[in-house]
Amino acid sequence: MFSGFRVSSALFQAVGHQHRLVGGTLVGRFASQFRFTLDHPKLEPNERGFYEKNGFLIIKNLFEPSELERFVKRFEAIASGEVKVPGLTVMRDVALKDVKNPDVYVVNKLQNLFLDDELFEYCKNPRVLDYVEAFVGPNQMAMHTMLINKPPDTGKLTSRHPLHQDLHYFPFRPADRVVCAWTALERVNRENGCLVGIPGSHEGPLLAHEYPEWEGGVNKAYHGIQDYEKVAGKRVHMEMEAGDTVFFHPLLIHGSGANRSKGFRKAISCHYAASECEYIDVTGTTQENIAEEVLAIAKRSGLPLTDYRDAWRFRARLVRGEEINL
Ligand SMILES: O=C(O)CCC(=O)C(=O)O
Repeated sequence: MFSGFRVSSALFQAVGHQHRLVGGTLVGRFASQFRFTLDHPKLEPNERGFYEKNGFLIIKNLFEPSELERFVKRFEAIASGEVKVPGLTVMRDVALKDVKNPDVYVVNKLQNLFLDDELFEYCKNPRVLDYVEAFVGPNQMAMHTMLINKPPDTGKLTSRHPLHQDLHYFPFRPADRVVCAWTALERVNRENGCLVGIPGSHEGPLLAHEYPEWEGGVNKAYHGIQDYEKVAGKRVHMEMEAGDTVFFHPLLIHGSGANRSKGFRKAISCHYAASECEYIDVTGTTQENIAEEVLAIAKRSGLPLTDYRDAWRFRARLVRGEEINL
C-alpha cells in the first residue's frame, strides 16, 4: 500500500530506513519485517509482533481508574448542560434525538476535545504518547478526538457502530503512520457494546463505505463497509477494564455492538498522525461521500468550508515534537 505513494523526505525520515525513496516516491515494500511499527523501546518484541500481525494492541492498566474520573466528571458536566464549551460537537444517539427533558443526559458523543482543556489532557498524556511514538514517531499531531458514551439501546439497535475503517474519514497519509488510542472509561464487554475488530484487516485496502440500511436508523456519519459480510474474517471482541487502552491501525475493520446493559459505556479516544504525513485530495475516491457530508454539516453550522482538508487542518493539534506538514 505504500508503493508509489509520493512523500516528502521529512516523512521518509519518520518512517525510517524500512523503505527506499526514489524521486520522492516510496518504492519496494519493506526491507525490514516491520511495516506498522517503528523501532522503539516502548514495545516488547511480542507486543510489536502482535500489532504487526493483528493491527491492534491492548495495553492493560495504562490509566488507574481514579485518573479517569476527571474525564467522566467533565463529560457529565457538559452532557447535563452545566458546562458549555464553545464549538465542541455534542451529539445524541439517533433514537434519542427527539427526547425532550430527559431524566438523564442523552449525549452519545463529544467530538473535537481540543476545544476543552480538561478533556484534551487525555490526548496529551505522556504515557499514551510514549506508545504512540512507536507507531507514528516523535512528531505527533492529535487529529481526531472523541468521548463516546454509548447509551443503553432503546431496542432499535442504533447504539451499534457498523464495521468500518477509520481511514475512510481521513484525508492524510500514509495510513501506517496513523494510530488510534482508545481508552475504556469503565469496564467494556459484549453486553455493553465493546469494540469488535477483525485481526489482520489492517493489511487490506481501504474499502467503500456508506450508511448501513438499518431499520431503526443510523447515527450521523456512522458509515459502514458495504458488503462487509464478504470481507469479514473472524471478529474478536475487545473486552477491557477501565484504564485499559487499545492502539489500532486506521485500516483495521472494527465497530461495536449494541449496548444491552442498563448503564452507559464510556470511552475516550484520539487519533494521532505523524506530523510528516501529508494531506491528500479525496475527490473521485471512495472517501468523497464522507467529505461531502462533512462539508455540508460544516456549512449548516456556519463554517463554509470548501476543501475537506481544511476541516482537518482546523482540528489538528501538535502534541509532541515538531509540526511539519499537517
Ligand atoms: O467506541 C465505539 O463504540 C466505536 C468507536 C469507533 O469505532 C469510531 O468512532 O470510529
